[in-house]
Amino acid sequence: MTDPGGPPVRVDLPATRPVAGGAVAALDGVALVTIDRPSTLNALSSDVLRGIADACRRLDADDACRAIVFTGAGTRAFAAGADIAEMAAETAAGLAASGRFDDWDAIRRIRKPTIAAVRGYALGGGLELAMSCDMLILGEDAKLGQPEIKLGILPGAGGTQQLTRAAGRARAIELILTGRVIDAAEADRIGIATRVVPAAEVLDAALDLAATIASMPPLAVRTAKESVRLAEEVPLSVGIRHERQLFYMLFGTDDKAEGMRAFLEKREPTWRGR
Ligand code: CO8
Repeated sequence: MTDPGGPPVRVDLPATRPVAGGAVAALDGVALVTIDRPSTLNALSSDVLRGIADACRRLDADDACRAIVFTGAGTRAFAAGADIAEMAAETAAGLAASGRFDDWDAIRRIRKPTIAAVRGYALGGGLELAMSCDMLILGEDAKLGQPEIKLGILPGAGGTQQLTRAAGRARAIELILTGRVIDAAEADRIGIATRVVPAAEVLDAALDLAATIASMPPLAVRTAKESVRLAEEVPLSVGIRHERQLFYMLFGTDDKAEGMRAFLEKREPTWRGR
Protein backbone atom coordinates (compact mmCIF):
# COMPACT_ATOMS: atom_id res chain seq x y z
CA MET A 1 0.00 0.00 0.00
CA THR A 2 1.22 3.53 -0.72
CA ASP A 3 0.34 6.65 1.26
CA PRO A 4 -1.77 9.38 -0.35
CA GLY A 5 1.19 11.78 -0.60
CA GLY A 6 -0.27 14.70 1.34
CA PRO A 7 0.74 15.74 4.86
CA PRO A 8 0.93 12.78 7.26
CA VAL A 9 -1.52 14.50 9.62
CA ARG A 10 -4.72 16.10 8.33
CA VAL A 11 -6.83 18.56 10.30
CA ASP A 12 -10.45 19.31 9.41
CA LEU A 13 -12.19 22.11 11.29
CA PRO A 14 -15.08 21.85 11.21
CA ALA A 15 -15.17 18.12 10.67
CA THR A 16 -17.62 17.07 7.99
CA ARG A 17 -19.48 13.90 7.19
CA PRO A 18 -21.65 12.66 4.35
CA VAL A 19 -25.41 12.99 4.65
CA ALA A 20 -28.27 11.77 2.48
CA GLY A 21 -28.31 13.02 -1.12
CA GLY A 22 -24.51 13.06 -1.50
CA ALA A 23 -24.09 16.28 0.53
CA VAL A 24 -21.80 16.78 3.53
CA ALA A 25 -22.73 18.23 6.91
CA ALA A 26 -20.29 20.37 8.89
CA LEU A 27 -20.09 19.59 12.60
CA ASP A 28 -19.94 22.94 14.33
CA GLY A 29 -17.07 23.19 16.83
CA VAL A 30 -15.69 19.71 16.07
CA ALA A 31 -12.17 19.18 14.73
CA LEU A 32 -10.99 15.92 13.20
CA VAL A 33 -7.28 15.07 13.26
CA THR A 34 -6.38 12.14 10.99
CA ILE A 35 -3.06 10.29 11.01
CA ASP A 36 -2.58 9.48 7.36
CA ARG A 37 0.26 6.96 6.88
CA PRO A 38 -1.72 3.80 6.16
CA SER A 39 1.26 2.09 4.47
CA THR A 40 2.91 1.80 7.91
CA LEU A 41 -0.37 1.29 9.81
CA ASN A 42 -0.16 4.99 10.74
CA ALA A 43 3.15 4.56 12.59
CA LEU A 44 4.06 7.65 14.59
CA SER A 45 7.23 8.97 12.97
CA SER A 46 8.63 12.19 14.39
CA ASP A 47 6.96 14.09 11.50
CA VAL A 48 3.60 12.59 12.38
CA LEU A 49 4.08 13.33 16.05
CA ARG A 50 5.04 16.93 15.30
CA GLY A 51 1.98 17.24 13.05
CA ILE A 52 -0.29 16.00 15.82
CA ALA A 53 1.31 18.23 18.45
CA ASP A 54 1.14 21.30 16.16
CA ALA A 55 -2.51 20.55 15.49
CA CYS A 56 -3.15 20.32 19.24
CA ARG A 57 -1.43 23.65 19.89
CA ARG A 58 -3.37 25.35 17.05
CA LEU A 59 -6.75 23.86 17.90
CA ASP A 60 -6.35 24.62 21.59
CA ALA A 61 -5.95 28.31 20.74
CA ASP A 62 -8.84 28.40 18.26
CA ASP A 63 -12.25 29.35 19.71
CA ALA A 64 -13.93 27.70 16.71
CA CYS A 65 -12.76 24.33 18.06
CA ARG A 66 -14.63 22.96 21.05
CA ALA A 67 -13.88 19.23 20.81
CA ILE A 68 -11.32 17.15 18.93
CA VAL A 69 -11.49 13.64 17.48
CA PHE A 70 -8.26 11.79 16.63
CA THR A 71 -8.35 8.93 14.17
CA GLY A 72 -6.17 6.89 11.84
CA ALA A 73 -6.67 6.69 8.07
CA GLY A 74 -7.90 3.38 6.70
CA THR A 75 -9.51 0.52 8.54
CA ARG A 76 -6.49 -1.42 9.79
CA ALA A 77 -5.04 0.84 12.46
CA PHE A 78 -5.42 3.87 14.65
CA ALA A 79 -1.61 3.78 14.97
CA ALA A 80 0.69 0.75 15.28
CA GLY A 81 3.15 2.61 17.50
CA ALA A 82 6.19 4.78 17.15
CA ASP A 83 8.01 4.29 13.86
CA ILE A 84 10.34 1.37 14.55
CA ALA A 85 12.51 2.05 11.49
CA GLU A 86 13.17 5.53 12.82
CA MET A 87 13.70 4.39 16.41
CA ALA A 88 16.14 1.66 15.37
CA ALA A 89 18.67 4.33 14.42
CA GLU A 90 18.00 6.48 17.48
CA THR A 91 20.47 6.96 20.36
CA ALA A 92 19.78 7.94 23.97
CA ALA A 93 21.43 11.33 23.47
CA GLY A 94 19.63 11.92 20.17
CA LEU A 95 16.31 11.09 21.73
CA ALA A 96 16.91 13.38 24.69
CA ALA A 97 17.88 16.24 22.36
CA SER A 98 15.12 15.63 19.81
CA GLY A 99 12.28 17.46 21.56
CA ARG A 100 9.94 14.60 20.68
CA PHE A 101 8.74 14.39 24.24
CA ASP A 102 7.78 18.08 24.04
CA ASP A 103 5.35 16.98 21.35
CA TRP A 104 3.96 14.22 23.56
CA ASP A 105 3.61 16.73 26.42
CA ALA A 106 1.77 19.17 24.11
CA ILE A 107 -0.67 16.41 23.17
CA ARG A 108 -1.31 15.58 26.82
CA ARG A 109 -1.63 19.24 27.87
CA ILE A 110 -4.43 20.15 25.46
CA ARG A 111 -7.35 21.83 27.27
CA LYS A 112 -10.06 21.06 24.73
CA PRO A 113 -11.85 17.71 25.19
CA THR A 114 -10.32 14.93 23.08
CA ILE A 115 -11.68 11.64 21.77
CA ALA A 116 -9.75 8.79 20.14
CA ALA A 117 -11.71 6.91 17.47
CA VAL A 118 -9.91 3.56 17.29
CA ARG A 119 -10.26 0.94 14.57
CA GLY A 120 -7.78 -1.92 14.35
CA TYR A 121 -4.37 -1.62 15.98
CA ALA A 122 -3.54 0.88 18.69
CA LEU A 123 -0.16 -0.40 19.81
CA GLY A 124 2.75 1.11 21.73
CA GLY A 125 2.77 4.86 21.12
CA GLY A 126 -0.55 4.42 19.31
CA LEU A 127 -2.20 3.22 22.50
CA GLU A 128 -0.36 5.89 24.46
CA LEU A 129 -1.77 8.51 22.09
CA ALA A 130 -5.28 7.06 22.42
CA MET A 131 -4.97 6.96 26.20
CA SER A 132 -3.80 10.59 26.19
CA CYS A 133 -7.26 11.42 24.93
CA ASP A 134 -10.05 12.02 27.42
CA MET A 135 -12.31 9.39 25.84
CA LEU A 136 -11.73 6.29 23.71
CA ILE A 137 -14.34 4.99 21.29
CA LEU A 138 -13.27 1.51 20.22
CA GLY A 139 -14.45 -0.46 17.23
CA GLU A 140 -15.17 -4.13 17.84
CA ASP A 141 -12.08 -4.80 15.68
CA ALA A 142 -9.74 -2.79 17.95
CA LYS A 143 -6.53 -4.49 19.08
CA LEU A 144 -4.71 -2.72 21.88
CA GLY A 145 -1.35 -3.37 23.46
CA GLN A 146 1.98 -2.12 24.76
CA PRO A 147 4.35 -4.47 22.89
CA GLU A 148 7.48 -2.36 23.55
CA ILE A 149 8.95 -5.07 25.82
CA LYS A 150 9.47 -7.21 22.72
CA LEU A 151 11.70 -4.48 21.26
CA GLY A 152 13.84 -4.23 24.39
CA ILE A 153 12.27 -0.97 25.57
CA LEU A 154 9.31 0.08 27.72
CA PRO A 155 6.25 2.18 26.91
CA GLY A 156 8.02 5.54 27.06
CA ALA A 157 5.26 7.95 26.07
CA GLY A 158 3.20 7.61 29.23
CA GLY A 159 2.02 4.01 28.86
CA THR A 160 3.28 2.70 32.19
CA GLN A 161 1.49 5.55 33.94
CA GLN A 162 -1.69 5.89 31.89
CA LEU A 163 -2.45 2.18 31.58
CA THR A 164 -1.84 1.65 35.29
CA ARG A 165 -4.19 4.49 36.20
CA ALA A 166 -6.87 3.24 33.79
CA ALA A 167 -6.69 -0.51 34.39
CA GLY A 168 -4.93 -0.87 37.76
CA ARG A 169 -1.44 -2.23 38.48
CA ALA A 170 -2.22 -5.95 38.35
CA ARG A 171 -3.64 -5.73 34.84
CA ALA A 172 -1.33 -3.05 33.46
CA ILE A 173 1.86 -4.80 34.51
CA GLU A 174 0.83 -8.08 32.91
CA LEU A 175 0.14 -6.31 29.61
CA ILE A 176 3.36 -4.28 29.77
CA LEU A 177 5.64 -7.19 30.75
CA THR A 178 4.22 -9.61 28.17
CA GLY A 179 3.26 -7.27 25.35
CA ARG A 180 -0.04 -9.16 25.06
CA VAL A 181 -2.52 -7.58 22.64
CA ILE A 182 -6.11 -7.37 23.88
CA ASP A 183 -9.37 -7.01 22.00
CA ALA A 184 -12.00 -4.30 22.42
CA ALA A 185 -14.13 -6.37 24.79
CA GLU A 186 -11.23 -6.88 27.19
CA ALA A 187 -10.20 -3.23 26.91
CA ASP A 188 -13.75 -2.30 27.83
CA ARG A 189 -13.76 -4.73 30.75
CA ILE A 190 -10.55 -3.34 32.26
CA GLY A 191 -11.66 0.26 32.00
CA ILE A 192 -9.73 1.63 29.02
CA ALA A 193 -12.71 2.25 26.74
CA THR A 194 -15.45 4.84 26.94
CA ARG A 195 -17.57 2.70 24.61
CA VAL A 196 -17.25 -0.15 22.10
CA VAL A 197 -19.23 0.12 18.87
CA PRO A 198 -19.39 -1.82 15.58
CA ALA A 199 -16.18 -1.17 13.64
CA ALA A 200 -17.84 0.71 10.79
CA GLU A 201 -19.51 3.10 13.24
CA VAL A 202 -16.43 4.21 15.20
CA LEU A 203 -15.84 7.55 13.54
CA ASP A 204 -19.52 8.49 13.51
CA ALA A 205 -19.86 7.58 17.19
CA ALA A 206 -16.81 9.67 18.06
CA LEU A 207 -18.01 12.62 15.96
CA ASP A 208 -21.48 12.41 17.55
CA LEU A 209 -19.94 12.47 21.01
CA ALA A 210 -17.69 15.38 20.04
CA ALA A 211 -20.66 17.29 18.58
CA THR A 212 -22.64 16.80 21.79
CA ILE A 213 -19.74 18.11 23.88
CA ALA A 214 -19.17 20.98 21.44
CA SER A 215 -22.77 22.07 22.03
CA MET A 216 -22.15 22.48 25.78
CA PRO A 217 -20.98 25.73 27.42
CA PRO A 218 -17.25 25.96 26.60
CA LEU A 219 -16.00 27.29 29.94
CA ALA A 220 -17.87 24.66 31.91
CA VAL A 221 -16.50 21.98 29.56
CA ARG A 222 -12.96 23.25 29.92
CA THR A 223 -13.03 23.48 33.70
CA ALA A 224 -14.81 20.13 34.11
CA LYS A 225 -12.11 18.49 32.00
CA GLU A 226 -9.40 20.24 34.01
CA SER A 227 -10.94 19.00 37.23
CA VAL A 228 -11.36 15.39 36.05
CA ARG A 229 -7.80 15.25 34.70
CA LEU A 230 -6.49 16.66 37.98
CA ALA A 231 -7.98 13.63 39.75
CA GLU A 232 -5.18 11.54 38.17
CA GLU A 233 -2.51 13.80 39.63
CA VAL A 234 -3.35 14.89 43.15
CA PRO A 235 -4.74 13.59 46.49
CA LEU A 236 -8.54 13.65 46.88
CA SER A 237 -8.63 16.61 49.29
CA VAL A 238 -6.54 18.75 46.91
CA GLY A 239 -8.71 17.73 43.95
CA ILE A 240 -11.90 18.60 45.80
CA ARG A 241 -10.51 21.98 46.86
CA HIS A 242 -9.57 22.74 43.27
CA GLU A 243 -12.97 21.57 41.99
CA ARG A 244 -14.64 23.97 44.43
CA GLN A 245 -12.58 26.93 43.16
CA LEU A 246 -13.58 26.09 39.58
CA PHE A 247 -17.20 25.80 40.70
CA TYR A 248 -17.07 29.30 42.29
CA MET A 249 -15.46 30.63 39.11
CA LEU A 250 -18.28 29.29 36.93
CA PHE A 251 -20.81 31.12 39.10
CA GLY A 252 -19.29 34.35 37.75
CA THR A 253 -19.89 33.46 34.09
CA ASP A 254 -22.55 34.63 31.64
CA ASP A 255 -23.09 30.99 30.65
CA LYS A 256 -24.10 30.03 34.19
CA ALA A 257 -26.65 32.86 34.25
CA GLU A 258 -27.90 31.93 30.77
CA GLY A 259 -28.04 28.17 31.45
CA MET A 260 -30.12 28.55 34.60
CA ARG A 261 -32.34 31.29 33.12
CA ALA A 262 -33.00 29.18 30.01
CA PHE A 263 -33.97 26.20 32.18
CA LEU A 264 -36.41 28.31 34.18
CA GLU A 265 -37.84 29.90 31.03
CA LYS A 266 -38.16 26.46 29.37
CA ARG A 267 -36.04 27.37 26.31
CA GLU A 268 -32.73 26.35 24.75
CA PRO A 269 -29.69 28.27 26.09
CA THR A 270 -27.36 30.30 23.88
CA TRP A 271 -23.77 29.91 25.09
CA ARG A 272 -21.32 32.79 24.85
CA GLY A 273 -18.24 31.12 26.31
CA ARG A 274 -17.94 33.85 28.92
N1 CO8 B 1 6.79 1.26 12.80
C1 CO8 B 1 7.14 1.22 11.50
N2 CO8 B 1 6.51 0.48 10.57
C2 CO8 B 1 5.47 -0.27 10.98
C3 CO8 B 1 5.03 -0.28 12.31
C4 CO8 B 1 5.74 0.54 13.25
N3 CO8 B 1 5.38 0.63 14.53
N4 CO8 B 1 3.99 -1.11 12.41
C5 CO8 B 1 3.76 -1.59 11.19
N5 CO8 B 1 4.65 -1.10 10.30
C6 CO8 B 1 4.74 -1.37 8.87
C7 CO8 B 1 5.33 -2.74 8.60
O1 CO8 B 1 6.73 -2.70 8.66
C8 CO8 B 1 4.79 -3.00 7.21
O2 CO8 B 1 5.56 -2.31 6.28
P1 CO8 B 1 6.00 -3.03 4.88
O3 CO8 B 1 4.69 -3.29 4.16
O4 CO8 B 1 6.86 -2.02 4.22
O5 CO8 B 1 6.69 -4.29 5.28
C9 CO8 B 1 3.43 -2.36 7.23
O6 CO8 B 1 3.44 -1.43 8.31
C10 CO8 B 1 2.28 -3.33 7.51
O7 CO8 B 1 2.59 -4.05 8.67
P2 CO8 B 1 2.71 -5.66 8.71
O8 CO8 B 1 3.05 -6.21 7.37
O9 CO8 B 1 3.61 -6.01 9.86
O10 CO8 B 1 1.19 -6.02 9.05
P3 CO8 B 1 0.67 -7.28 9.86
O11 CO8 B 1 -0.81 -7.29 9.68
O12 CO8 B 1 1.42 -8.50 9.48
O13 CO8 B 1 1.03 -6.96 11.40
C11 CO8 B 1 1.18 -5.59 13.37
C12 CO8 B 1 0.46 -5.87 12.04
C13 CO8 B 1 0.95 -6.78 14.33
C14 CO8 B 1 0.63 -4.33 13.95
C15 CO8 B 1 2.71 -5.48 13.10
O14 CO8 B 1 2.90 -4.53 12.04
C16 CO8 B 1 3.50 -5.00 14.28
O15 CO8 B 1 3.77 -5.77 15.19
N6 CO8 B 1 3.89 -3.69 14.29
C17 CO8 B 1 4.71 -3.14 15.33
C18 CO8 B 1 3.92 -2.88 16.59
C19 CO8 B 1 4.81 -2.35 17.68
O16 CO8 B 1 5.71 -3.00 18.16
N7 CO8 B 1 4.54 -1.11 18.16
C20 CO8 B 1 5.26 -0.50 19.23
C21 CO8 B 1 6.39 0.34 18.71
S1 CO8 B 1 7.41 1.00 20.00
C22 CO8 B 1 6.57 2.36 20.54
O17 CO8 B 1 5.50 2.68 20.11
C23 CO8 B 1 7.25 3.17 21.60
C24 CO8 B 1 6.43 4.38 22.04
C25 CO8 B 1 7.31 5.36 22.75
C26 CO8 B 1 7.44 6.61 21.88
C27 CO8 B 1 8.45 7.56 22.34
C28 CO8 B 1 9.12 8.22 21.09
C29 CO8 B 1 9.97 9.35 21.40
